[in-house]
Amino acid sequence: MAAGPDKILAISGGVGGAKLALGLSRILAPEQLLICANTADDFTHLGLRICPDLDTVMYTLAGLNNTRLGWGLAGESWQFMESLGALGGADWFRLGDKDLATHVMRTHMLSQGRSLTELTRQLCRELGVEHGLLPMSNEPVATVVETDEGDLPFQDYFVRRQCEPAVRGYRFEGLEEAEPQAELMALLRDPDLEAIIICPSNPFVSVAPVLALQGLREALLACPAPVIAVSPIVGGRALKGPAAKMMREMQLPATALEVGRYYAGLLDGFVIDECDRDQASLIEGLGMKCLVTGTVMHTLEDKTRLARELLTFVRI
Ligand code: FO1
Repeated sequence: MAAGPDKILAISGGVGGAKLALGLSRILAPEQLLICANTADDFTHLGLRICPDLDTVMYTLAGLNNTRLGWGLAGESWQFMESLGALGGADWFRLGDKDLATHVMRTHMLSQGRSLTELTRQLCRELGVEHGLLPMSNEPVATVVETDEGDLPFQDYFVRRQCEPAVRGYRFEGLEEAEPQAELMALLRDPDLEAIIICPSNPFVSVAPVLALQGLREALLACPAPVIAVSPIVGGRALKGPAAKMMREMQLPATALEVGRYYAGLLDGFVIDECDRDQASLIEGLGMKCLVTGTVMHTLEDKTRLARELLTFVRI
């Protein structure tokens, strides 16, 4: 039996992951939940270091997130962007006036030699976020999307080109130099770790970068705690972002089952939506338990209900 409080590790990308992270944060104490965010979407833009998935999770846990946009801060103003545009600056990546302060602070703290982990902890403290939020690594990893228009840095693909180019593949640059965040690796060896939850984020460009870090996948496989994932594909569609479109362009069926296949070997359990119930037996055939439930999260109640169901699922 675990000595201390049971701990949960959640691996998250952007919006979908942040919703489940919020649900988990409402039912777990701060010392029971650690959220590891993907940083392979990060880039330096206008001289500012921007970490979208860290910020989406941080703002969501702080209750400050812009639910209409799915990123950035609620109640935002855009004077900086207007002035930047008037000067001929790159205004394709929209930085709200309040959000801008986060990027300036992060860039400033990095220039002072603070690690991404330390400064994330500082920003979370200032925003009143008590649950642990960590970058997957303190060193940069960058997703490059290989498309029929050539290789695109992730934000160029996702924002500047609005995910239009057809995706042929993707790769993560910087993996040789990047170390998995130390607390993350320590938690994977912690006997109090009860489960690892892979949130409903894009498996290819939000979760895969975390799993690709040196030694991470081996640490996950060596960890006695069960690993479960929530499908980001519901009824053949991604609830947000290009996952389904990427799958079709990479000649993969855009189904929950295909996501299960992608994670096969790693998962003890896979969580799919009611509308994909007919895929449950095939998923079980992949050697993982399958939980069928409502996985679409609109309200806070949806998020906490799903979080509770996952904790029950891993405790079976
Ligand atoms: N996504 C967009 O589609 N358009 C934007 O202009 C945009 C700006 C932006 C600024 C800060 C930030 O943290 C995220 C932002 N995002 C924007 C979302 C971002 O591209 C995605 O959240 C992730 O990279 C994918 O999960």
